[in-house]
Amino acid sequence: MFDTISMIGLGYIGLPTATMFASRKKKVIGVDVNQHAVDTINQGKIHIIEPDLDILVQAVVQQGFLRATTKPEPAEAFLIAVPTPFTDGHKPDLSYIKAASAAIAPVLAKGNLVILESTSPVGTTEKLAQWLADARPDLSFPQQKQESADIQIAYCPERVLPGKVVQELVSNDRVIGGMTRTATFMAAALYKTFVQGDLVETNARTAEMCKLTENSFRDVNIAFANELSMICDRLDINVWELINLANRHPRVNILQPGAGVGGHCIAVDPWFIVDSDPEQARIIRMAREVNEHKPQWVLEKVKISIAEVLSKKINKSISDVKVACLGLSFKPDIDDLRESPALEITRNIASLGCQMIAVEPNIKLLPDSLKKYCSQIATLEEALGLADVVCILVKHRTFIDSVNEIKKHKLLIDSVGLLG
Ligand code: SAJ
Repeated sequence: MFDTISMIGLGYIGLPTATMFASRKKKVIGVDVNQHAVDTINQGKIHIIEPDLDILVQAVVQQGFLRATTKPEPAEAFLIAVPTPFTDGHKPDLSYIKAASAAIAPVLAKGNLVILESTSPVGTTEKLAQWLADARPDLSFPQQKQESADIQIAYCPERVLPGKVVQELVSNDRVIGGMTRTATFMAAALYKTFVQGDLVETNARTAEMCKLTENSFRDVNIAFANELSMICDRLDINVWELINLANRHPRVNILQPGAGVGGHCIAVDPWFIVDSDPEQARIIRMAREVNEHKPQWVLEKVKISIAEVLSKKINKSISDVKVACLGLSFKPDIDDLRESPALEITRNIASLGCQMIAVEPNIKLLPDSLKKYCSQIATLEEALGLADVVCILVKHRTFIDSVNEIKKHKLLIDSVGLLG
């Protein structure tokens, strides 16, 4: 049904998705405004980090099935996977989707399918359809001609876990929300090319809300765990033991408290629901507030430990106190620092005026935001040897493997339950 597919946006979702189609011998034209990304992909390399993706991209570029460019070209199906951040005041910023629609409008032709994959507030697919209709009055769109429109449009959210994208793109079930039955049918046929999970059909608005609901569900449940961790700290109860015990109940499944919620999805998407209905989205907003507060709470714990060091007169002033921060990434065993609470806490610890020692086994170079505080990433061994206070921020596998060494340290703040 579709031989030429265009992917608009070659980031964390767009590039792996484009690669999957290309690996099934579809001709894929990848489009991105970032010239560096385009050049890198055309050399058969990748500009993002995702396990197993590099080998696949190299193969499909070499075989000629994937080609990247900065300018859209005609295709039979267009998929849009561009960022949807929020502006100040937590309002969704749809400017990237609007720019993508402006870019593809001139090359659209009768019979094309347009799929939006970007996480979006409810109603965005209808807006996209209107932007396209405004740009191309010579073509008909679903809001005008429904099933018989020249251009069919659907919303099909991605739901893959960073770090497992290649595997989950194939195995996860996929929600297919057409603006019309025809669009749903066409989009399902397209994804069947590589998706082995179920292709579950619905309408565009429900599909938009489904994506937001999934990430809000996780955010609310992490907030519950984080709130418990702060209550238990005050009540002198080990929250990780408590959660293990409570989870023995057949209908209880509490998630893990941590340093906060990072990444580019769960910390963002719930705000789109709040923005749609601020009056009624009370739990969803509160969960965001609890999770956003957690890094500050961890910082307060560090300040207490620094005061303890100073009170013992081991050091004269705060600038003599050395604090080791174990982990910088937004979750375990990845190198992704986007919206990372661990990075935020580390930066705030350093700005207290103490000597900060950053340990992150998954990256080699110190992130820019920490460069003015220290010169390099330390090894765990170095940090444990030097630090007065050790703050565990991410539960990396390498830290779990060294837990007995870490436990020997006198002043430990464990925000992730590494010590059990
Ligand atoms: N976290 C906790 N406690 C937990 C689980 C996670 O504090 O028990 C923290 C992590 O450390 C991290 C944050 O939450 O900072 C988010 O991590 P995550 O692994 O829950 O999720 P992401 O952001 O990597 O990916 C999510 C996934 N959504 C859901 O699981 C519902 C993924 O399937 C989505 O595709 C992705 O968002 C997305 O792109 O929207």
